[in-house]
Amino acid sequence: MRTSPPAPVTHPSEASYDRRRLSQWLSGRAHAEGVSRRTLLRLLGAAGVAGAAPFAVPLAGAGPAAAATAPGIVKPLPEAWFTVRGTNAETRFASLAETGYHTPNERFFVRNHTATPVLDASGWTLTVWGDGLDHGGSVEFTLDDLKRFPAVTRDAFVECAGNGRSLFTTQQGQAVSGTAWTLGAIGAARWRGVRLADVLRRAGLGRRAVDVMPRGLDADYVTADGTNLGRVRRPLPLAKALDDVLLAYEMNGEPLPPDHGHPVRVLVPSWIGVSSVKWVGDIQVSAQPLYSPWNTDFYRLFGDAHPVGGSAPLTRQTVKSAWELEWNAGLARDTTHRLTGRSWSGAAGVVRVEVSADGGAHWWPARLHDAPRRGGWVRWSADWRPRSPGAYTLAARATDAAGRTQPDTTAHNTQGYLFDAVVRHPVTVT
Ligand SMILES: Nc1nc2c(c(=O)[nH]1)N[C@H]1C(S)=C(S)[C@@H](COP(=O)(O)O)O[C@H]1N2
Ligand SMILES: [Mo]
Repeated sequence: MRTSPPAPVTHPSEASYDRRRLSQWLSGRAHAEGVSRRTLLRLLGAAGVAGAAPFAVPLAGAGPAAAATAPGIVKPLPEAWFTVRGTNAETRFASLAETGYHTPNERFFVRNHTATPVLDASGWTLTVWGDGLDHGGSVEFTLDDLKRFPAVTRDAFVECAGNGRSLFTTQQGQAVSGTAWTLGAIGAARWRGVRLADVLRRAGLGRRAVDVMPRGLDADYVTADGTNLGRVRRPLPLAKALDDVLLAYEMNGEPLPPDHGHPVRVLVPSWIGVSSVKWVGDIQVSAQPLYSPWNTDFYRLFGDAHPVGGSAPLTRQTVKSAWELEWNAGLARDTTHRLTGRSWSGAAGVVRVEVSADGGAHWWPARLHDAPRRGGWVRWSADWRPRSPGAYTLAARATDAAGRTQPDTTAHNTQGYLFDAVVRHPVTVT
């Protein structure tokens, strides 16, 4: 059942769509449970548009000043750290060179279907409900209730399934729909929270349960053509839910920031970002398989290389690598440059990274600076001393402990998910 195509990479009506959504918010025609008009106005104030007429929203890409805000994102988005893409903000991968293993909260990418709801932790509750509970009723937890469960700390990246999407077009000449990320729709943080398994069991998890579906408290998502898909929600099979999934209330030692799910988000290690539902308000526990647009229309592979009717819903992330270097960076000749980057995989830790400075004709091993960890990344470096001026193509190719190596090309899918091919990164030697 396909409801509607998602917006193409450069959708001409994206700006007018954002304006329409904002005017719906302001007039009270669209609202999410738990988000008062007052908090909404506070949010809009933080985003720099309160008091302005609904049609005076700064447009992404309209100029240097406009690049510092995105509709619905609360935190500042300095141009040195972010590229704004509609309602989303991509981290500039080059700027991660200044960071350690953990991506600081201020630099962490934001992927919002609508807008960050600024929620009050003291009024927040989580409702666990559905016919997969042995009593069939519903159970509520406050944040204090959650904090009485044993706390768990875990390092994990959150990466959008569409990270690298624009490379389908720029490197493979293929059309895809969705946000035109380069490689910065990823960040790694130290999350602290409680095991979803503990909370489900306390809620009365029954023997017949098969799926759980967390749902966000942000506004209904309305597609560019006006179809209301409801609030962001995506089912998880019970096996994953009971394995390593957290209900996280801290990110890098601080309460979750508004843009990253305050007060509580789901954190699903190794899986595509949309699984990690932010601002979670309720979790349905079901005795039957569950469906939402996010595991039927979106986040499956459609296209000639894939099964008719689409692939299974996407789960684990693929293998990727990125240089901590601007696109077309300038480098001096006859100088030894210590080039750095990161590689990661959702299946297993990255155990080997090879690099090339001639577009993949010759490779040499990069030095790895982190132990391989599933659901994490490894930082690496490679020394390069270019002898003559000109245009060069850098490449990095990672292999994980499950034996997966980045391929030369990624089979096309219409929505541009899971780009795992070796990226050709241009630089200029002067
Ligand atoms: N409630 C809610 N959860 C959400 C989203 C959203 O728009 N609303 N976006 C999802 C997607 S597509 C991604 S990639 C991650 C991004 O997490 P971040 O914004 O903290 O980086 O959140 C996921 N969780
Ligand atoms: Mo995503």
